Amino acid sequence: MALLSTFNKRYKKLHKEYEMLINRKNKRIKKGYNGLYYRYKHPVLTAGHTPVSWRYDLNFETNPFLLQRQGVNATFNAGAILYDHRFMMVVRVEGWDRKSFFAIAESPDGISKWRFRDYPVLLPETDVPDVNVYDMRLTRHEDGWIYGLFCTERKDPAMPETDTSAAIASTGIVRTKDLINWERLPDLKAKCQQRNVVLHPESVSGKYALYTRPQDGFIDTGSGGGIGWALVDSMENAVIREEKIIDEKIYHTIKELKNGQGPPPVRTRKGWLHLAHGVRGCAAGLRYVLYMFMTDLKDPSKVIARPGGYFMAPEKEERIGDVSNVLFASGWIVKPNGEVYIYYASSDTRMHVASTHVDRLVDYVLNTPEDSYFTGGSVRTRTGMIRKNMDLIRQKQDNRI
Ligand code: M1P
Repeated sequence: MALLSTFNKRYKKLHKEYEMLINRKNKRIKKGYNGLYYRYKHPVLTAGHTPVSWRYDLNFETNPFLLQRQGVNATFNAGAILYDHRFMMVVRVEGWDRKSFFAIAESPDGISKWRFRDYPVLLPETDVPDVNVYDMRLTRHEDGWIYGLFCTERKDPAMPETDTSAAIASTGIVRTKDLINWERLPDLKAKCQQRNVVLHPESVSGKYALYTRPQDGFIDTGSGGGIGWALVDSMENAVIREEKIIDEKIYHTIKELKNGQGPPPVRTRKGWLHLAHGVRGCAAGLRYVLYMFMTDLKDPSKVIARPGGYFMAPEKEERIGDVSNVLFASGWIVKPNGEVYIYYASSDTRMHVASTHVDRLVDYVLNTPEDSYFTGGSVRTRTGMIRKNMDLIRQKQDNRI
């Protein structure tokens, strides 16, 4: 027989542990700083950050053993926005039942005290219910709405019933003005499957501009792939009629198998700053890293800078999780002083923050050598830098500088 006193003790303990986790101090990691960004000691959101009331029936009458019946598996791939001076993430929360849903977490400073609102987002549905939804990118558009574009996954009706894993990825669209009331718009219409679709914050030639990721299959992009660009007349009935690839997947690079736009790009004086993910295959499975590029201010479909290699790759415990060896970012926030918080998920399990500055990112993007696509070119690029460094080191040793 379960005892009320035991129940009450655990009830208190659960809440105490939860509050301790939410209020845990986070610290920048200074050791090994690479000049690009600071990582932080702790993840900012984990499954344990979801409210106790989301995971436990807290009524002794109906749950005398205080069993966790509706656990949360992971919190990841969040969109982010600064709203009313508060830092917000629309987080992909995945339950033990493998269904993902969206929930808003808020923080006063963007680094610490991330706390979920009392309820998850009640996402309006279309006529065909979503089997799974995930990876929402938030765009504050110049038309006055905040749009959320996300992947909606449904079983592939063209495949036989016995194929219980064939799925179709489409892009769902919602919009809001207050991050409380969400209006669902029709899903994006496209000729093929689409994931990682992101709305550009400004109109281009009077149209809405989308970063896309055409794919033949659900996991494999097949003959599709690459970050695409499409203009659509309206978001109320978004139809892709023409699409071009602006950042392709390339053999023997960090984006050999596929890639996808991360958060909406950031306008800077030199161009639009982009964060994206690149995927390659290896014996351990798929490896996801983050990379950057820049597009032209007047024509955001024109890439003007492509630093070679990755910007950020999984490290230490980031490497381990539900889908190991994955970094994925769909949200970042630029503060009025130019500081940038990059919200990235590791291994489809938890959310982290990295901090940097717009000026640093612009310098990185514009002045980092491009991938030469050949090992010889790579050695020549590196050797050029080493030679100049050797001269400098010698001059320093001779006290000439
Ligand atoms: O498991 C890693 C990632 O796999 C997919 O990424 P992509 O859209 O590039 O294929 C998505 O399911 C993503 O959510 C996930 O993090």
